[in-house]
Amino acid sequence: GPEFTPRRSRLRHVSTIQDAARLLRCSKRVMVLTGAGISVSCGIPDFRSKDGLYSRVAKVFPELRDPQSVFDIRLFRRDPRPFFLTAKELYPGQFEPSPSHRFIRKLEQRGQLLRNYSQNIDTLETIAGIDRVTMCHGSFATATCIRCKHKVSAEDIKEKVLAGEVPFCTVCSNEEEWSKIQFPLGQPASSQQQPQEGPRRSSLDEDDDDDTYFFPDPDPLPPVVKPDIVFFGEDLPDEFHTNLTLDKPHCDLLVVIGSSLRVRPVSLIPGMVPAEVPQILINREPLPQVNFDIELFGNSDSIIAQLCRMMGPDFAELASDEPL
Ligand code: CNA
Repeated sequence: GPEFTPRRSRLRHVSTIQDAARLLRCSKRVMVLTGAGISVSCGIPDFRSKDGLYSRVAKVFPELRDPQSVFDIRLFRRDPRPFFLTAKELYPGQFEPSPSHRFIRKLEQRGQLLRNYSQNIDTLETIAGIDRVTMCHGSFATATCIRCKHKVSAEDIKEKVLAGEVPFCTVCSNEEEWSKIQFPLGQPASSQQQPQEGPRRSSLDEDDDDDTYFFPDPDPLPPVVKPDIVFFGEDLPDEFHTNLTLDKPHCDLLVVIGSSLRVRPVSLIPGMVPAEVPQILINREPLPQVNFDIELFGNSDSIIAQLCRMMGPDFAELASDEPL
């Protein structure tokens, strides 16, 4: 279950969008924690919303008991096809950053951005020009064969991934082997291995999942090239831990934008910054497991446009007069 003890809001006098605009204008070391929500307006579906990526995968692989397992390393080793079905939808190179990304870049240009901790793997932060970004869940920039560990660049597997196909390793295997590989999902039930009960432990962890069994690894592993994004069951990059340790004590404002904060350890960040640091949520839906000082609900681009209108000339280009 959830590990959060709701924080009591220490800033009872701040609660309005004007207060948020003032904090965002005056704070000097802003930590911005982002999720799939800030890329939705770019055309990349989020995870859990209706018609999000999870629901699409479940339509193609109805036997997947838990659609979030598309990012589970244990399923990937047995059958990587649900993952690659998802990967082509958010593969870098097809999208432009949103006004929300540009806002974070603007904070950085004004010297206010302590760090953008992004859970996204679409690399839109980089395209928006944000330098101080930590991609907590890695990126598609490189990929590694799960069998022989040979590393390749994004370019090497791009064509396959965009076609929704499984990229195989050309170092430890060949076409003859590839043609014989059969993945278990979508096959007659008799050819499927039975799931086995077992302990579960993962570094990347879902707060409320019910995925309590795992499949044994195939032996040998298939020669599949996996993009170096962090799956459930894999460690986050060292950079995440190093930067967070470095940044935590210096943060003077935390802003969460477009995340359901349901994936650990990123979801633990609001509980890790010093208690006196104000926390703002900009999201379509409330997150009952965290106590924010200011909560602004709606489309992040429009909320940010409203904030920018109140934040002075530096932010004018991102501002809008539209009412919320
Ligand atoms: P999530 O669990 O799908 O949550 C997204 C949150 O954003 C939800 O609370 C939505 O209500 C909210 N939201 C959706 N659209 C908007 C909008 N326009 N404005 C404001 N809020 C909005 O996604 P999380 O990022 O929290 O989950 C973490 C996973 C999802 C990470 O590991 C990501 O790698 C993974 N993911 C990434 C991408 C991407 O890179 N763009 C896309 C889909 C999933």
